[in-house]
Amino acid sequence: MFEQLSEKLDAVLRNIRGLGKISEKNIRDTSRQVRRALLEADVHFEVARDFIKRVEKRALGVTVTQSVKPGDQFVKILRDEMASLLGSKASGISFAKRPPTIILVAGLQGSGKTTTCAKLAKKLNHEGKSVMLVAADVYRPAAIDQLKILGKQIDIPVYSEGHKNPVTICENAVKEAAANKTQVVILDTAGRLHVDGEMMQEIEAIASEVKPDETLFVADGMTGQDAVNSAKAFSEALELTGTILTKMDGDARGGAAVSISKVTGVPVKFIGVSEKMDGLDVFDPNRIADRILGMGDVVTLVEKAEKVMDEKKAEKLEEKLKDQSFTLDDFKDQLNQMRNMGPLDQLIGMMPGMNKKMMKGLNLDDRQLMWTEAIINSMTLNERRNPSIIDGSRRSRIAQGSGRTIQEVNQLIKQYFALQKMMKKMGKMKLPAGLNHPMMGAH
Ligand SMILES: Nc1nc2c(ncn2[C@@H]2O[C@H](COP(=O)(O)OP(=O)(O)OP(=O)(O)O)[C@@H](O)[C@H]2O)c(=O)[nH]1
Ligand SMILES: [Mg+2]
Repeated sequence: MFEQLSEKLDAVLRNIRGLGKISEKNIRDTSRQVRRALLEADVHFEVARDFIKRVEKRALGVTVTQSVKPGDQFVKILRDEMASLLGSKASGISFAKRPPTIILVAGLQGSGKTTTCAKLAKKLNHEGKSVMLVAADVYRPAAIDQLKILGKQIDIPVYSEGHKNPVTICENAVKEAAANKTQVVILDTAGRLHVDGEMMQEIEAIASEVKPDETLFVADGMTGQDAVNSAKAFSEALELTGTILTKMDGDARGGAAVSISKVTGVPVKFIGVSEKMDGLDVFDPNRIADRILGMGDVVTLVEKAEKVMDEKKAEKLEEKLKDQSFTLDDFKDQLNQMRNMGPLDQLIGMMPGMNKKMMKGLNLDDRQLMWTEAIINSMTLNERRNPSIIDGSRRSRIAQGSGRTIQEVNQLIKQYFALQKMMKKMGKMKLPAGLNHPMMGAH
């Protein structure tokens, strides 16, 4: 559903990622291209405009000494802003403190309400909740039967009183659910053609009588901006708690999904992805943002780097490089930081321009790091600060203390000196902090 948008953005981002340095002009050019891609995917123009403004502001405000390549940083900003545009985190259903949880489902005619009610019932039932469906569409012929058939298919009871007043039906249904301790009640209402008129008053009356815990607006994702506009109108009349976009398996361009939560102020909770009863997915903004931007690896990498290597530590390291006071303790810290970043193989695999061959001889597998740490832990403070005093007898003591061999101790000390030499060389260059630090090799 986001393929088209995703492909366009991929081309744009590949471009900026390839640049070693980015200027204000690069940022503005890229932003303009991103905006165009969004508009082509039918994203609401104001949403696209505001989105781009935020991305540009953040990208231009980013400090220069970053631990990652500027292009990657830009991708990360774009992705974060996209996730926040989509609603930040998956919200799901909020259940009432005292059951039953009442879910009112509203929407335009044919948007997929009845199907969605049944899908949702199945999903919640699967999560262990007892659920009751309520046939509150008394207008369309066969609407009640449709819900009953679906209910039977998924083994969920359907409450119906035939063609009585929908407000009364809903009230009674809730009472019954409370009496027999049903945990969730889902009200399937009639489709509205417009957001005004009698039908709208009716659903407002249902809402004010039963006081739903969730009022979900079902919108047909295939209708793009129309879905967004109707959601907005409904959100002004009813107190919506979320939206559900259906038919996202069709040729929906994704624009509705991107704009709807911003426009309505409520999250997209689920998306319908098939006609079948299991075709309802939780809408997870982070996952969707990754899917749209198709840059999951870069983002993960930047996040990990940001988490572990804060700027200050990196600066301190640079200082140490300059005055050449990089000790074995610092060495250990560096190893630890690297270990916190996750499996090293994976990490190196994710880094642009890095390959495992470059790291050969640095013994970067996780176990090796642990052993290295054990060896350093067995050294005295003095030995860590002045590794050159570590003679033969000290080496065998350290080996014994750490449970490693003398060869390993020797190798570590050799590595340390080699590294120190390399760092001195690199310390003279202007070192970008963090990931590009000497332990990881330059690229
Ligand atoms: N492909 C696909 N089809 C869907 C999805 N959700 C609903 N549909 C189809 O859309 C059509 C209308 O669905 P209904 O659930 O009857 O819609 P409704 O909003 O209850 O319609 P009214 O009650 O008449 O207003 C049906 O043919 C459904 O099978 C979806 O996520 N994907
Ligand atoms: Mg229906």
